[in-house]
Amino acid sequence: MERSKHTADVYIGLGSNIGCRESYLRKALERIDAHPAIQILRCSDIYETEPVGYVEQDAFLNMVVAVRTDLSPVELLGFIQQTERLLGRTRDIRWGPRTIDLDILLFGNEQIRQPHLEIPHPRMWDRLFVLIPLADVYEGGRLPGNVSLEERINQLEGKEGIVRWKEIRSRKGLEHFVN
Ligand code: GSY
Repeated sequence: MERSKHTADVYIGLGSNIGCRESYLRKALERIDAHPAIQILRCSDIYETEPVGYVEQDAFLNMVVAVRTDLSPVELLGFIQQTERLLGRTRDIRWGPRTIDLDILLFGNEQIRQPHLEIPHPRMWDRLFVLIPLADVYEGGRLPGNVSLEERINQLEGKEGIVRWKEIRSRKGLEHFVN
């Protein structure tokens, strides 16, 4: 498979609502960190969020990680799907509970519309559980489509239950996570 010629700054959303949720987030980050073609730049704080969509399930922990990679979008998608499988993700109920969910939110300035890969992530603009942690780590002015992250968060304020659950002060490291 052909590699991208350039590195891109990429934002990945993480969510977990089964078992030791923080531990699943940490394991996913460790695997991302160990990939030779991916460098973690910044980690958001961790937020506890009420489920959106299928509401008869437990609260999620959500966060966003900013990475730099020279993988192509399709290669990165393959890697994060493999990570979901390794961490026990099954797809029994479409919007249902999961040990770990990893979504590519933004990939440099790429705009991709394929059946299995849409970038920017098509539902991210309506989800505070994505936008609030994204705001912790996003560096790059207005978003694709000339959207201001702050304005969009203000428009959605109060629509979802979300509280900061753990502060990640160093932004870079995994040392704040439980084992
Ligand atoms: O889209 C990711 C999985 N997911 C989530 C989530 O991560 N957090 C919250 N709060 N609700 C969700 N509903 C789904 S599906």
